[in-house]
Amino acid sequence: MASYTIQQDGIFPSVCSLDCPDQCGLLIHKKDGKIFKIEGDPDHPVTQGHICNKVRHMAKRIYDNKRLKYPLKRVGMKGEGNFVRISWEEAIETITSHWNQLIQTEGPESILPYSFYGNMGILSAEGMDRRFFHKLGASRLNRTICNAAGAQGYRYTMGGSFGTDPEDTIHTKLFIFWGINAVSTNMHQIALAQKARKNGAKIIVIDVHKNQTGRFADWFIPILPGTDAALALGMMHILFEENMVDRKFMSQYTVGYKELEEHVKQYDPYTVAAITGVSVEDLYKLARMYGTTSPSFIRIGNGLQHHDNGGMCIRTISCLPALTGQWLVKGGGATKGNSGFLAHNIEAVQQPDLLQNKNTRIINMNTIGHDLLTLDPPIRSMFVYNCNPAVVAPETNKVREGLARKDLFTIVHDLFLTETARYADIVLPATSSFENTDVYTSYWHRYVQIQTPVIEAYGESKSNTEVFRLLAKAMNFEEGAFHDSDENVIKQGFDESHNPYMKNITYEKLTEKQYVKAERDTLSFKKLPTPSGKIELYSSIMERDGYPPLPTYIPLPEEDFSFLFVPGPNHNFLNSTFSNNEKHINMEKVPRLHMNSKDASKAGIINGEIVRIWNNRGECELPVCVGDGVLPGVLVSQGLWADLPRTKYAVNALTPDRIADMGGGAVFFSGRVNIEKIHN
Ligand SMILES: Nc1nc2c(c(=O)[nH]1)N[C@H]1C(S)=C(S)[C@@H](COP(=O)(O)OP(=O)(O)OC[C@H]3O[C@@H](n4cnc5c(=O)[nH]c(N)nc54)[C@H](O)[C@@H]3O)O[C@H]1N2
Ligand SMILES: Nc1nc2c(c(=O)[nH]1)N[C@H]1C(S)=C(S)[C@@H](COP(=O)(O)OP(=O)(O)OC[C@H]3O[C@@H](n4cnc5c(=O)[nH]c(N)nc54)[C@H](O)[C@@H]3O)O[C@H]1N2
Ligand code: SF4
Ligand SMILES: [Mo]
Repeated sequence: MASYTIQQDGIFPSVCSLDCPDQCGLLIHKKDGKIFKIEGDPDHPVTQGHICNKVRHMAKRIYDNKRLKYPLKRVGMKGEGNFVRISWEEAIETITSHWNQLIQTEGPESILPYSFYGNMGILSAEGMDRRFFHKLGASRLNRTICNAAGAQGYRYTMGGSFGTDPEDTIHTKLFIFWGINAVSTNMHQIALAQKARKNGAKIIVIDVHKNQTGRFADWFIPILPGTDAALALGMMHILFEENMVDRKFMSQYTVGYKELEEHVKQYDPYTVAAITGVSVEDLYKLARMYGTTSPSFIRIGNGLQHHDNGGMCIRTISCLPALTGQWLVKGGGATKGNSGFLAHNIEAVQQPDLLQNKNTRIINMNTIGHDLLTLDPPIRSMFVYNCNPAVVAPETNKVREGLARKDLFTIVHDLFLTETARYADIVLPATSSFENTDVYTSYWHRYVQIQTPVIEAYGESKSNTEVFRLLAKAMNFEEGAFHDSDENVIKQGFDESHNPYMKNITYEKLTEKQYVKAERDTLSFKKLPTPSGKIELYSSIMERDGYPPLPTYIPLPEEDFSFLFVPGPNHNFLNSTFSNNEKHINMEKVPRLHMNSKDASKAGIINGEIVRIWNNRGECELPVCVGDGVLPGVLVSQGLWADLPRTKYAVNALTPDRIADMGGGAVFFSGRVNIEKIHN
């Protein structure tokens, strides 16, 4: 393995490893071996020296005295949090002897890896771990918690995760931020919109909550949750009716526009207004602005696809730029994600061939609570890393009941004793990304960046790749795959990538240049990766898969409670990351439940009081913020809070573990609740 001399003092380039589209270039300032300041790297072509407050204070998290230093073994009850220090040897020996026994008695599918993108590094999130669990023959995890439904919906229309290059949006004249809280979750897209605004661009935000992004807009359009497909179809109705469509573009680059024109006749403005809560007048205004402004750009958020109809919603919205021919205009089009441009050689990195039984079961991560409690044959052991399911997965009460099972052998690898780790039998300390070698590809901009260690490993902590190498050795896995150094894995993933946009990106290049861009001028509409090679307004594979082939509005399922409840992320945490760090808690203060003043006065609820919200899945207690930020019948909260003493902030106690219409996605925002005053 290449060794790096880690300097004691100086300023070092780095990259933000968090699950955030911006993937900022960072500069790490060190003195006496310790980080004392983190700032943005002005040389990064997109993020240009600006970073969020969360990461500006990242050093507080890296050196938080609650950070794990040693492996631990549980001594108290599951969930209680009592552990004693053990050695790495004992930890690895305990894990592998338990697993060897399970493999003999119940088979390897009784073991389940459970992970997400707590660290976005390709090696940390989907490298040596995948090789290891493939070889082990463990159950496979379908990693659906974030964007699975919308990604599939977008793919049906466009063929893959390809959208507008954000750098082009300085030319945009009309922005629609659609179901994205970009001020908090994609701050550099806001910076680009701000630049365009100086040249006259207008900014529209369509959201169920007038949060900081809604307040930034020139025009905020409130909408009822889960009805966005109807709004998009209503826009299409008017675009066709008033001939604001680009027929030349559609006939050349799309399939099915004539069928679509006929189909959207049913989505007349009155019908759409009744569904969405957007007035007929506003709908006309929106459609006409969109139909007559060029370049127009839609930033499609992740929020609006966390619904039962999320896949179809994104599928529908992603048809809009084709109607107006905006894909050929610099600064026009849409971005849901751009990861297709940066796809590396996944087969080489993950080595799926190591998995012998090609029928190994696949478990959807969104139903983990239910599956821990009911699957037959049962999950007997779970290895959790890069993820905190006891807080982030739906149906918290089921998840924790499952984690509390006495016969479940749980290992958690993390930087902190998370809510999930409290249920573990063995806890392993993880390095932070600044302590590792890894490679990072953004899912929004088009740059790739290598990270080499900037600080020494904290205490006895180890990186994900090291842990899986150790486990492989202890399991006597002899394949070369488990001897590859981090640098070699990067070479395998990049030097032999079959992706045409990555031809210029090699390990050599990445070590020479801080930021390397995947090049592509415009989307090549002659050969999109859809079955027809064109934008599929009419999709025959959707028909084959049992969906309506044309974009369609499908209402959310009913639940017998009064309010739709939308519990999204907040400004100062990154999912549940930072929710246990004092600095970030102080910045965020408390979670708030946003409620319409009409609803509040009807229920006799006053601003600031703590209320109980509940349904058949669980309950939660939150301080209320009364106002006009949400429509009547809707409640919105922000943040995935940790278990703080004397609080009941765990919003996922209320969220359903139903599966969305596409991709096995999560439906965090489609649940309903009742609300009541707390009587002491
Ligand atoms: N500060 C911060 N940044 C983050 C994160 C974080 O936790 N904190 N998380 C990161 C991750 S993993 C992700 S996936 C992204 C998520 O970032 P976004 O894509 O912004 O997604 P959300 O914040 O979940 O939801 C966006 C907006 O959708 C709205 N919304 C909910 N339902 C509907 C609907 O039916 N229709 C419409 N039009 N709007 C709706 C919500 O009110 C919210 O304002 O952010 C990333 N960046
Ligand atoms: N109610 C509700 N629930 C949601 C959402 C929502 O909007 N509302 N959003 C959903 C979405 S979009 C997402 S993406 C998920 C995110 O859910 P998670 O992926 O669980 O994200 P985090 O809560 O940030 O937890 C990541 C964990 O990884 C750890 N970690 C960081 N780096 C490393 C490393 O290098 N190695 C190891 N072993 N561990 C590391 C961190 O310390 C942290 O505990 O949450 C989902 N849950
Ligand atoms: S969390 Fe996002 S905005 Fe903040 S530094 Fe990281 S990549 Fe940049
Ligand atoms: Mo996410």
